[in-house]
Amino acid sequence: MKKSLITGITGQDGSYIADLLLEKGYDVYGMVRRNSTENFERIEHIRDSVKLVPGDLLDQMSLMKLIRDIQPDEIYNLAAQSFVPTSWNQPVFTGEATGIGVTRMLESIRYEKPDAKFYQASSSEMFGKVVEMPQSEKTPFYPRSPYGVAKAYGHFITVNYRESYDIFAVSGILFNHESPRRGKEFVTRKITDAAARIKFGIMDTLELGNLDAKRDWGYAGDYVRMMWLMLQQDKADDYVIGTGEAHSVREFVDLAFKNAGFEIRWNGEDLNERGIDKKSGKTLVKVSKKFFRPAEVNHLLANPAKAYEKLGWQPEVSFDKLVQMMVDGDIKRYEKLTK
Ligand code: NAP
Ligand code: G4F
Repeated sequence: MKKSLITGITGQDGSYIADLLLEKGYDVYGMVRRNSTENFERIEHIRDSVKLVPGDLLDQMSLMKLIRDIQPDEIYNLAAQSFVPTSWNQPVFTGEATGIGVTRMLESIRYEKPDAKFYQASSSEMFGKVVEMPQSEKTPFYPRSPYGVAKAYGHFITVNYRESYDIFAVSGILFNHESPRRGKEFVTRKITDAAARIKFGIMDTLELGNLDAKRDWGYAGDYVRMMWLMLQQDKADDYVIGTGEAHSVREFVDLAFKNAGFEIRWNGEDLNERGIDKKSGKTLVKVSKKFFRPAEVNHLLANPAKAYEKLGWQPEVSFDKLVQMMVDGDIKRYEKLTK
């Protein structure tokens, strides 16, 4: 039985890769950091099948000990301070966890299990103010947030340990991927959660920031298959993962609210723009300055040709299906809560 160690198992991707590895018959260890209250909602359904072990990306010795004790064959480093706006408020913490944390993991592997295969969760945020469209493995980085800068460090240190110490270390440059398990602070889930709440009359208006930002949104369940595939190759290599299709936040809002039974008409401009329900005339969405960022990433679009060709990977869930799945998930949740 192969052993895997997942950091960030309590997060969206960690929970999906844990599902996948269990299905494949792995012995699954998940690293969890100490919190004042447990936050195991996303892994509640597999709680008895995975082994939760304590550790923190900020604490070198905890990582060393885990790798020494477990001797994992595969390590998925999904833990990070992953919310971009927080990275301006806590840039040093973000650098420590999201950037230097990767070096701590790699150092632990180097000393304790140098033949383990290592997956690093890199991000399309590294492309930031993009220098070409679409973005591939060859596109230079221009990060626009402390988070993007920390991820660029994590990417290059992964490549460096591969080249310096011959560690099987790969970097998956993943574009935005979402699911019903997505954190509610990210824009997609914020929208689907609000659409459901408004439907049940427990919220009136959703406030958003930049409606013109465009993202290449895919489904997290599809993307974790790719993480696993990258570690099954003979040669360690880096891949861009995305759908090759971008949509604006405004388009996401339109579709999410349509799935919840509303039809939005847009009115006004810039900070005065409103999303109004055609039927009732109520304002369902308004723009608020507080959700704009000091530096925005306007348009991300993947060129996943290398992953398609070399790994035979293709996403299975379309944009429309993804939005529908997320809205349905939130509606079902509020249905239960309001019964
Ligand atoms: P997420 O839901 O925010 O999960 C982040 C995980 O990291 C949580 O389990 C969190 O634990 C853990 N964590 C945070 N700081 C830690 C620390 N100091 N030590 C140990 N664990 C820590 O993120 P996600 O969406 O699943 O993303 C997974 C990874 O992919 C992240 O590295 C993210 O930056 C990267 N990424 C995500 C996307 C995307 O669109 N989702 C795209 C590209 C790259 P707690 O539960 O204790 O907070
Ligand atoms: O959903 P977001 O917060 O995701 P963002 O910043 O693209 O980052 C996510 O994807 C990255 C991959 O590219 C990951 F590495 C990262 O960990 C994370 O998972 O924001 C998406 C867009 C932004 O342009 C933002 O300005 O939506 C825009 N937006 C508009 N109104 C908003 C809001 N974002 C949030 N979170 N909240 C709003 O009210």
